[in-house]
Amino acid sequence: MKKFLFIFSGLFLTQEAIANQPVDWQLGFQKAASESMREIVAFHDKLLLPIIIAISVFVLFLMLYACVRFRASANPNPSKRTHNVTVEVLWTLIPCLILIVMAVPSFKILYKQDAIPKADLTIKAIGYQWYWGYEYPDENIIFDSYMIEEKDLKVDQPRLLAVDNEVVVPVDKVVKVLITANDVLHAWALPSFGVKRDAVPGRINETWFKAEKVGTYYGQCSELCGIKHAFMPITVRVVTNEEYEEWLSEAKEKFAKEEIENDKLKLASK
Ligand SMILES: [Cu+2]
Repeated sequence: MKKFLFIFSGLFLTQEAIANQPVDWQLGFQKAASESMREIVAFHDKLLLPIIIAISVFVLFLMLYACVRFRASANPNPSKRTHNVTVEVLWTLIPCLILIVMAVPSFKILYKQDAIPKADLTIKAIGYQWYWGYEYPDENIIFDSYMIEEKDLKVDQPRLLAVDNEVVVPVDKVVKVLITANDVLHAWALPSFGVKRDAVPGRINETWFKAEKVGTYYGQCSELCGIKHAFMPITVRVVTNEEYEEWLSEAKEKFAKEEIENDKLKLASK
């Protein structure tokens, strides 16, 4: 009974209780943390779901009606008719119209995501077999991000999702993400932000997000990339502006890409 209650509550309650990451027995999307994701969820909940349910109910009704009305005992001499122009035109036209009704808002959301607003900061995600590498090109920062093994997990770190070096970004800022790969196809995906882009070797894809809430958000590589595809998660920690500045000054030392200060000194001494 306890287990049943747990599962039951998981179906309906956990989305509210635990945000930002998938939960046991979850149905539907993770909780949205950006405007893009809220639009995607609204599109799904308010348009796609009603259409799907209406079509399923209608087809089920037709099947039941045919089973009962035209069963052998009630209809011993079946009609030999094979064509009906009106019905054929209708069952072509109506699905076309339904598709158009779905396409308009869908393209609206797609194009809005495609146009990147003026970015406050840029990060670069590079897919490797099997971990992610990150760069902050404007800040001279570079680091790798590996999944934490199950035996090394801390209390609040989710299995298969937590990483050693998290991506840190400020809240309410437009973050542009450049995405590429070094070996094979990967995909950088973060469900709460409504973000998913393929990481293609030799090509730079870009996307963006603007996180609305402070917190830790989890995603995964979403392109089958090899034997450890499931073990290269993505963790983004959204922090306040002050915390970000603090992290930045630490990271600039810890993850410095080039020793710029030394180079400058060398140049000056020449
Ligand atoms: Cu991958």
